Amino acid sequence: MPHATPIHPDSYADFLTRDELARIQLHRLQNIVALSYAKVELFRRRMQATGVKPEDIRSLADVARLPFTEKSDLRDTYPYGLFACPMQDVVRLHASSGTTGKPIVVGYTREDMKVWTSVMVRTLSAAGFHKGDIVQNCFGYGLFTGGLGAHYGAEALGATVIPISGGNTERQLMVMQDFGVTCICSTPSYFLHLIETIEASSRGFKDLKLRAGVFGAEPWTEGMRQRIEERSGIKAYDIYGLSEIIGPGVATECSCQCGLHVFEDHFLMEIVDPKTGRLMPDGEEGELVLTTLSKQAIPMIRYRTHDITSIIPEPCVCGRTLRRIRRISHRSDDMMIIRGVNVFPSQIEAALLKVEQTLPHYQILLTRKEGLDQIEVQVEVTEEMFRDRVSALEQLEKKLTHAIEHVVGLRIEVRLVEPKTIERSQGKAKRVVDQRKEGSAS
Ligand code: DLL
Repeated sequence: MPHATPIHPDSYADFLTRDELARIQLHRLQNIVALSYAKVELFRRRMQATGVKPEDIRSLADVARLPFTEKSDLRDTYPYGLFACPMQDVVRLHASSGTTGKPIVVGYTREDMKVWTSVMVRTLSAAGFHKGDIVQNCFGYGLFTGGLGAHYGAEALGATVIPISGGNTERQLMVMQDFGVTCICSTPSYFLHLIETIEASSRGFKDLKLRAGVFGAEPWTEGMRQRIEERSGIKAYDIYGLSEIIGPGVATECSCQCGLHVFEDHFLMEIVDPKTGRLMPDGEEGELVLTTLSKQAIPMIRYRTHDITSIIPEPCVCGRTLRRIRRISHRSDDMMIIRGVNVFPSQIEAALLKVEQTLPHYQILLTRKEGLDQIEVQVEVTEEMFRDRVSALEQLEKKLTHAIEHVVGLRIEVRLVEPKTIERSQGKAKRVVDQRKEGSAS
């Protein structure tokens, strides 16, 4: 696919030959393993336990001989136990809260910041952002990596950045119109909320200059992309990343919108069976495991992301030689087992999107009754729909229940709720509300 805009110099690394790339990867892998062995006690102990030495890493395939790293390793060594450099060399800290207890803390050296900025430049370039664009950055600024990650990337690209962060939707719309915004960075759920507010106001998308957006930080489906593109008329690209590896900028879609290119010169990927940890063949679904090849402050060796995807073995028509992964369909730890059937939130979303009249703002409510897990999907209906006849609502409820049953293979109760009753997130949406308490009878 031809490029509409000139390629940014940083993006040339997207087009190396596979041999050139492999040479760079091996050289970097050997260095990072040596650094981790020398500086990170936990990693050294684990390597010693398996009897593998840094000099045993002679090929890229040898990465499989190294021990895995888990999120719990970061928690157990909180805050700085996995740092491989002195604190004087750390110029930035970020943290990710997670669901329980202490956050995990990640650090960056000045060199790491250059790498992060560069992969973000490549990310935004792949989505067609360029010098001269006016970028509304709705990712949260602060300890979350989204805001500052996208900010540095957009600035280095030569674009004009508006560091607006999430929230204050009315002001977002004013800025979007008055400042002539052409590109946006947001979680897909927050952008959906912006769409809905624009539609409800006298402004329409036709009065805006908005052309493209990069959306990520949470799972979203292909159906959601289509809904976003239809309603807003912009191009919506998927961007992926995680704090432990660098933040946003691990993988991204190009103009083909068919899978996310992984920046393999900085992140070595493997797909493993989430249960056994064994390597899966290309094309098969499994857990993404990442090794950072250049990060100095916290090198991550074989980090278990718990994100489920697969490698797309065929080269992309855009000409990038970087391999692609399919969009993250779910996490290995967000599976709900309902009456013995495995259910993922993404399946529910895909089913809801098959039915026209929802936006869809939805939430999955888990409760426990007489020892049995109960699930209810609450779906918000639009104002027009809500004003409609009761029979129309009943029909919609039936349609949604049927759509879910078709996708999930299970009859799940659907409850239509009034417009604006499901809380809008300014960042990552909370899709599952778990009200089950151990031993609770109601
Ligand atoms: O969410 C970094 C980020 C910021 C990515 C902005 C993209 C855009 P964490 O808060 O550490 O970092 O959360 C990382 O979010 O392991 C995935 O489970 C999920 N995630 C991130 N991007 C996507 C995506 C940031 N495009 C965790 N699709 C990851 C699905 C995603 N899940």
